[in-house]
Amino acid sequence: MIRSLRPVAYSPDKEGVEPIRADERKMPAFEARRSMSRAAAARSQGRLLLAACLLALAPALAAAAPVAPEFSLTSQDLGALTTDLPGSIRQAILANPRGFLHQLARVLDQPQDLLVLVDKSHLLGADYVPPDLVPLGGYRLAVSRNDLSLRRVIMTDVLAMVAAAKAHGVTLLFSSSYRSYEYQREVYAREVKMYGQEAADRESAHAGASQHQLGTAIDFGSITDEFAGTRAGRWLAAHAWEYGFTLSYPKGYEQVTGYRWESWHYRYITRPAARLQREFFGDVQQYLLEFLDAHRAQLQGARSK
Ligand code: DAL
Ligand code: ZN
Repeated sequence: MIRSLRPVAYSPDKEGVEPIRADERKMPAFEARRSMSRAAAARSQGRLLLAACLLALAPALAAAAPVAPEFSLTSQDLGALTTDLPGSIRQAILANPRGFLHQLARVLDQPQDLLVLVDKSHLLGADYVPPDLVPLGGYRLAVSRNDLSLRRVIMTDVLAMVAAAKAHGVTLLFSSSYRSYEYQREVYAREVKMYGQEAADRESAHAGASQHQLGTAIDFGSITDEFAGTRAGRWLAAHAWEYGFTLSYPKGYEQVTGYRWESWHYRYITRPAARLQREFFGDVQQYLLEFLDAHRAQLQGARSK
């Protein structure tokens, strides 16, 4: 269908412009419209150019921006901080860097002595004694001997964990706790005598190398592999982290931790750290503590004010 027989003004950027009546042809409207179209085209070209520039710069701008509000770290910084971690753990962190740094900030706010790395190559001094040891006899706890003690600072969470287990019908039996430097020496010598040095080194720490000297590690129940299958062993494996405790020597990680699997040995590392361990460190305490030991100073220096 022919809509109009009248002539139609040409416009390079606009289709279906209003037809111009024959008597309007000599009026300046046509020229004005054409120059307005040129200005509009120039403006839109300018905008396109700006958008293209921003698009080209976007990766550089993103790389230079902090990943999370809690730190001044860029994604490149985080990439460098995580290079020593196993691939799967690094991937988990880099897949959610904001979430990781958010949790990490809370962990760095916890008392540093609760997160100190103690293993075969990071020893405590012979004179290190925790400042706030309290005998467990002063609490309503199931103990297998009367000389046990732990740090007072962890007792609120210890008691919360015991009460939660009890509410599930599970009794947690405390079998070993703080060990002095001297006592570690005796335990190790006894193990060597009984099983030989090679076997002893897989499950008994040299003096100064035991987490028990921190006063924040606990051995539960029978201190045998059978403990894993007991109600207490299964309850702790599922819930201890909720109260800030994690298994120090998990199955299959002897090359990483230096010790064979110990289903009974839990260390308190604070609740935020236990969560970070589960969500970002493959639930391996050693990886988390090594990471903090290696990077704490840099991370604290990169905290946002
Ligand atoms: N059984 C652990 C490794 C210790 O002796 O502390
Ligand atoms: Zn132990």
